[in-house]
Amino acid sequence: MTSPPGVTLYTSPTPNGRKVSIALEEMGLPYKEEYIDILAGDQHKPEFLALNPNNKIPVLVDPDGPDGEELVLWESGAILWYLGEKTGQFLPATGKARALTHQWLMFQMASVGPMMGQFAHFFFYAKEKHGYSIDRYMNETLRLTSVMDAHLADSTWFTGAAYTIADMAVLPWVVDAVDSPQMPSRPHLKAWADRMRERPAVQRGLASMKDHVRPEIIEGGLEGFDDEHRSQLFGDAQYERNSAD
Ligand SMILES: N[C@@H](CCC(=O)N[C@@H](CS)C(=O)NCC(=O)O)C(=O)O
Repeated sequence: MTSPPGVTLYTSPTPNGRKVSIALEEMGLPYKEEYIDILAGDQHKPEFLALNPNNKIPVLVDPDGPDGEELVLWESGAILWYLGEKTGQFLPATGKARALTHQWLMFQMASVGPMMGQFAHFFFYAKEKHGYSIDRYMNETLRLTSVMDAHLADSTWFTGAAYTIADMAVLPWVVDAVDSPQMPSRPHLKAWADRMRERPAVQRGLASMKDHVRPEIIEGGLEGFDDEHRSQLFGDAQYERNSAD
């Protein structure tokens, strides 16, 4: 008997990577993780671009995809949805709960991730500090955390009584903010994050790629983040491939 080959997650120590690691842990799927060093430019190498032409982690490769064929999938929200359908777990099968899971997943993908990501960009990573941009994304971060806090005041999980992929999508984005003294109180969001953090699968998912936390990223203390890293993420190395013509 051979064991199932399992899926491969190409990832990095970031919220978009860890939301998928949490889901894989919760669902009990056999998987392995491959590290993509986005500060060193691994995402621009031909072998990675063959998986994701959008040069971003996470990417999931499932050798046993639909119809028994290999599936290569990128965009973390699409990956979570696929895994929910594949395993029949953490994605309500029908009706209102399924629609609301979709709503909160889209809310995370379209608002929480982009706005908090841009805040981190302008506040931590940008070379020139631009007040308007910092204020804009900080205000959005505060507004969005307030929307979530109000919703969770009378809802155990984002989709009411059902713990779903929407919860897994949001947690890595807010897990540090809810403990930060700089963050205004969001008691219901914090209580929800604490409920999630009690789950062993969530703890294992949040620990994904801890060994690859570099000093140059926020989690590592931002020591030594320089123009070469900026080039890979936001500058020449990021754009040269698409501006060649
Ligand atoms: N919408 C995408 C965003 C993915 C994303 O922004 N990934 C970042 C790390 S969190 C990345 O790989 N950045 C490298 C780059 O842009 O070159 C998703 O949710 O999968």
